[in-house]
Amino acid sequence: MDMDEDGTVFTAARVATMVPGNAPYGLLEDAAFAVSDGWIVWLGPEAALPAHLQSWPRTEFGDTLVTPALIDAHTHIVHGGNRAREFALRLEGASYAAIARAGGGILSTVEATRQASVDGLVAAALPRLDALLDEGVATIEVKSGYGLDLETERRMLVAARHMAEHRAVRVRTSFLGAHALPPEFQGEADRYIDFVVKDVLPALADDGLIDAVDGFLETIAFDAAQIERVFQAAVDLGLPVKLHADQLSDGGGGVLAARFNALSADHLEYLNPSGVAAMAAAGTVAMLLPGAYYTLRETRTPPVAALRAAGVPMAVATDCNPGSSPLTSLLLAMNMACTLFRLTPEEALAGTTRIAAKALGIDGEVGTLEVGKRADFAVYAVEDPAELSYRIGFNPLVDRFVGGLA
Ligand code: DI6
Ligand code: FE
Repeated sequence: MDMDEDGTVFTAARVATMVPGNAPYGLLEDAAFAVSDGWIVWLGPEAALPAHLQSWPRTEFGDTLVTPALIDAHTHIVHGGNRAREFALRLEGASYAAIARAGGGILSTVEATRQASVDGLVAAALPRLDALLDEGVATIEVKSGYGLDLETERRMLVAARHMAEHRAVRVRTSFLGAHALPPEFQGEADRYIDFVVKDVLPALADDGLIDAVDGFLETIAFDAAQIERVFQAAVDLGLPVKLHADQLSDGGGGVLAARFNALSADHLEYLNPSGVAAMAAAGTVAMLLPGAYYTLRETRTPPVAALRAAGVPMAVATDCNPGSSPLTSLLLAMNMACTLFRLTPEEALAGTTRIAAKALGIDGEVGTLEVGKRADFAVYAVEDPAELSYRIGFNPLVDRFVGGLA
């Protein structure tokens, strides 16, 4: 036998390939797929398994559902400290923006993160990561943005990448230098943006630590002109962009993101109709983050019906962060996206698989189960794929494979 061609055949009663087509969820029943060297080399009805694959070792999942492994495409999972005290303050009536303006919020996490070593950041993040992986996640995006100086931003990105040495997970890193104005630049936002585009971004890009560049466009963060300078610097370095847009107010974030062909625009509670149209034209993913909406007790939902009608692809993520979304369950984010934002369960699963991959620019490799993609998949003890979004606080994961390995 040609050893190069060796691999494993997996079978299951149901495989949600998430390949768009006629069947909801791209569902195949009594399915088989063959994996060689971590890649899917054949997939179809078990009855049609080609002769040359019949002799490969088999792993039979029986009466289960196999899906593409989940992708959490927006997290701030690497950070120091926590903000439980702020949680209590908000319950007493203080707003997220008021706490931020008073120097709490993101800046209190910056203080804790600046004091942490790479190892300390990894150790703090691993239990949160494990909670995600235990539900079937195999790829996560991790943002910097709690350092706001060169060395701490670097430590955050290094810690994010190190997680992939401790666990079987693919990590994509986003540089979020334009997250908040650090105390040493108070009153000098433009000078801070100079520092970000001239000193921090080029150095960390040079270290190979950045897969995409993010920003926070908001009245409590940076304005459009400042974000544009960061985006231009990213484009000059050949890096794709994404944006925290229109979360707490309409800042024209959707249009700005689309103008730079952003991979995604995220949050979008206040996205306006021109933003919807611009994102549709640019193919920018709408990244919905119901955990932040829920935590901040927002009342205005993203314009899901308009996004759907315009054909804007919608992703769903945890936004795992210590302030506005201390959430480490992507299945719960899917449930919230359905119940709070009115996504269908099929849209929610696409939003954490195929569309999440697109939001990270890695849809050529992961996000669906088909020939030529990585064998990253999750095995769940559920009948109907809608159960993944339907249950609250229940984990049906049976097994998780990354690159064909359990
Ligand atoms: N929007 C968010 O959801 C996070 N950052 C941002 O710009 C929240 C960050 C935090 O509150 O720590
Ligand atoms: Fe965020």
